[in-house]
Amino acid sequence: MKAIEGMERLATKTMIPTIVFSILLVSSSVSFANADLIPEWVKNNALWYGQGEISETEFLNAIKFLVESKIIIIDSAEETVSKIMEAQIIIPNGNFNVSGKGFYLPLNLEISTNTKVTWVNDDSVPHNIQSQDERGHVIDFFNSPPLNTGDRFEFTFEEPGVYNYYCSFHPWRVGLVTVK
Ligand SMILES: [Cu+2]
Repeated sequence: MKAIEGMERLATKTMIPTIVFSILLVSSSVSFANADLIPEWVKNNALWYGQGEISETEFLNAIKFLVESKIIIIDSAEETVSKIMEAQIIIPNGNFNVSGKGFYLPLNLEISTNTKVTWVNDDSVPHNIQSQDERGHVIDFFNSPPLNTGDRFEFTFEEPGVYNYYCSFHPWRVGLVTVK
């Protein structure tokens, strides 16, 4: 009976450091500052834990201390991922027809900054996307080549503003992108 209890205790004792080591091993973004920064009491805790003189909680608190005091540095992966959102504008079938209703869908796209906008030509004839200033003059900002049926054109808006565009083949077709 004593022997079994002893083995169970040993199993628990070896499990915690194994778990901690595994966490550090699988996370490639963990780095260590100079080991000289580890206070003596933390080193003693590891020793005492191995000898069964302190509890798991005390031992884990020592590791928590190392993380909180940035001796063990765990980078948050979320911080390094920049958030790019996506939106679409359809150039619908019949968009070329001056007397038709084939407006861009949507006619005024409202997005937030860092959104990638994709225009898709669903019409039967080529179109292009040319950015304009507020007086209707073409400016060199977002300008696509001719887009055949099914072709796409992408542009990522980084600054707030109201952006005008039109199709130079069918200048009656104008659209807006509003970036907030
Ligand atoms: Cu067009």
